[in-house]
Amino acid sequence: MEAFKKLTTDRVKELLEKKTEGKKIIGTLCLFVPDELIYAAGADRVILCGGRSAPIPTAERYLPRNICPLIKSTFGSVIEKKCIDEPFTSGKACPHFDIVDMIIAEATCDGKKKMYELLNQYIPTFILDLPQHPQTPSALEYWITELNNLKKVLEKFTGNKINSDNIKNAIQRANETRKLLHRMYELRSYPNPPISGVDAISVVQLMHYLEEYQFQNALRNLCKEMEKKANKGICRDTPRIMISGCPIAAGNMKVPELIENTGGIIVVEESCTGTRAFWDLVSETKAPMNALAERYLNIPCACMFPNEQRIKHILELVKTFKVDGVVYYTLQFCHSYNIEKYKIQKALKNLGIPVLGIETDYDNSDVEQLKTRIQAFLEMLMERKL
Ligand code: BJ8
Repeated sequence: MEAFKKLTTDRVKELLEKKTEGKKIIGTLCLFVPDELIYAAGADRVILCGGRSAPIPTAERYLPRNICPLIKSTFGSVIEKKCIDEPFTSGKACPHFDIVDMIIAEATCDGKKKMYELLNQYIPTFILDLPQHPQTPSALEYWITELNNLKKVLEKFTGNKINSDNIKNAIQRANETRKLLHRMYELRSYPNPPISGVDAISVVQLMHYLEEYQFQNALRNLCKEMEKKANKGICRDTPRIMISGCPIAAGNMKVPELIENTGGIIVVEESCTGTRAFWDLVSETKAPMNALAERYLNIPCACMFPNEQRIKHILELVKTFKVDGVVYYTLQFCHSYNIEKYKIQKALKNLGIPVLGIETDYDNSDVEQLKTRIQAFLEMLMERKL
């Protein structure tokens, strides 16, 4: 993990150097934005999803308090860095928010969509219009048109032409990253996982932050280390937990840390900071724009409906990773994930898998209460294992 820490520390300096050389730096906030197109345009990208609580008071000067903390943290961080008139800043927004030249956003949940409209006042923001009923044939057609629009926007912004070969190369590289993550997760499925869930989540968080090759090299080495330790892990008898639900953005490890400090081991996350980020590869044989569109439209985010494929994916993960119990993680005011909990809990119950529902924000005031609930959940799972 040391290699990842070093790369994280050096990343801002590296982005600044790239900017000096004339490279455009794009900010993204969601899995539905294909990195491949950004790379094909010769730009670099960095994720801007806010996981810190410090910038939230800044955001609440503009946004209602009763929206999800991820939206507020993201908006507060951008405002603190890009709005020179804002006098009440926490001074704790991450420096990379200052570096981006443009944001590529996406129409997913209502809170994000409306927040993006405000963001555009501070930084150029292009919003991809995501069709949310993905099984209809017109959805794919529409999404291909949207990705072609993005392609044009990126070409204009960077001054670089995107051709099929650029996209194909970018797809191959992104697939390589996905395959490495699959390997890391395969090792986590072993009886004694050779990595903690907290470390594994940190790695996935960095997938959209670090430079692609550097991330791949660090991950390749991590997998080699994990292979040496595989089956010599420490936790054969501890309950194997899956986290399912909202993303766990960098800066907010409250729940995973509580689970693992209380005696559980997280073996998999059905999350955008987990399997949703890399599970499906992009076809390398189809026409590249179509292949991208198909793969990205298939992401089972809770903003999609119907979203039966998410349930199917969760049930498969439970079996593959031999999960004892699921912690269903919802950020406060995230209605999509909160409502989907009902169906998912029911499907898991049919499989005999207990679920602990947690709804929280980025504040630490509920830590003791969460700890008690998680402890009781893990004890119950332990009794079932004996
Ligand atoms: S693909 S999960 S990254 S939209 S938690 S802001 S949904 S109210 S982050 Fe997401 Fe893309 Fe979907 Fe993933 Fe809204 Fe919910 Fe907040 Fe969310």
